[in-house]
Amino acid sequence: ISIFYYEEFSNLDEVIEKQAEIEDQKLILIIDDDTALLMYLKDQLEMNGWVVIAVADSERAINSYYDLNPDCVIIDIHMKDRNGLDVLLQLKDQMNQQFIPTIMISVDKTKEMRMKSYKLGADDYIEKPLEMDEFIVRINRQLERKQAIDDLMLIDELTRVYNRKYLSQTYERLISHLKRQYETFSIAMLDLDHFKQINDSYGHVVGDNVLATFAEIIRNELRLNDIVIRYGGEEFMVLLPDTKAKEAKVVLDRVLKEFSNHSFTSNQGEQFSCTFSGGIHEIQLDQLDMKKNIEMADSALYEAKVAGRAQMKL
Ligand code: GH3
Ligand code: MG
Ligand code: MG
Ligand code: MG
Repeated sequence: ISIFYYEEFSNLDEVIEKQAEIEDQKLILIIDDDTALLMYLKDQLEMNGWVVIAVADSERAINSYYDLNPDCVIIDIHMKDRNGLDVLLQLKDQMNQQFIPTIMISVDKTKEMRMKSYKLGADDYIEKPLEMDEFIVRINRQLERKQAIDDLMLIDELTRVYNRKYLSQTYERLISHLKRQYETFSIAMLDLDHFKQINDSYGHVVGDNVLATFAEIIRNELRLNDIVIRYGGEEFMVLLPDTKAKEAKVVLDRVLKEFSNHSFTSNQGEQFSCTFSGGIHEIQLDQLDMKKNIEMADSALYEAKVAGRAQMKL
């Protein structure tokens, strides 16, 4: 059983890919060293329509947190390799200001343990053995809270640019403008190069700073009516109204130059720099579908990556 979960979880790419497909579904990450329970919980929660990543290896869960981007995290307190409260702290650290509900589960029925959990930022504490119907209702309540908060938020806390929720309404606005005025616009997908290495070498706090700086440089270089959206972890989308692909490339090449020249400093005082790759796609009147157009920008981005990164492709 343990191998089953390890293998399932180790295939991260698949999970992340699956995540793009299941955009509207909620993703729940469960960390527990009891693999039999994991298997049972995974089944039960999936029956409820959620996507569940069940993992026994807490270290891996922490390292893959950004890629998984869960809507709710459930953590067992008593694990063989480490304390769940320690896992909670490490995950909280990665969550920044984003609200991701965390639920502790434990056989410990003491008030002390409950208080400790809440003080460290847990949103709920549920005693084992779990009453499945109540467990599901309580998870659902947390997901509702997160949804309500997310619905209010259009700005990404870390980078101060728009988040993805702003995308479809903005896209619709640009499309209706295009239909009325025949004014085309371009979409650019930008993705930081080898960003994982930056996190791995200097830590995610320094990584966060690179992201924030990146967003700041984009905003400084672009026109006021260009729209910057944090599309995923280290992936940004820029919508450039009334701009042809070639014109967008000129602008974004300038952003790339500016960003690549920026020197970052690690906590140990090491200097380093970072680049990004980008794909640009100009919207055509005969193809207005958002998903298709994002795919086009995405495949141009992929070409830029394959061609050696630090460049823009049309
Ligand atoms: P590539 O050039 O192919 O894009 O390589 P990459 O390393 O940038 O790509 P990959 O998708 O493998 O890694 C992206 C990394 O970005 C992994 C993830 O941990 C990190 N990341 C995502 N969001 C955040 C964030 O908000 N803060 C920090 N510090 N890291 C993040
Ligand atoms: Mg345990
Ligand atoms: Mg990247
Ligand atoms: Mg990426």
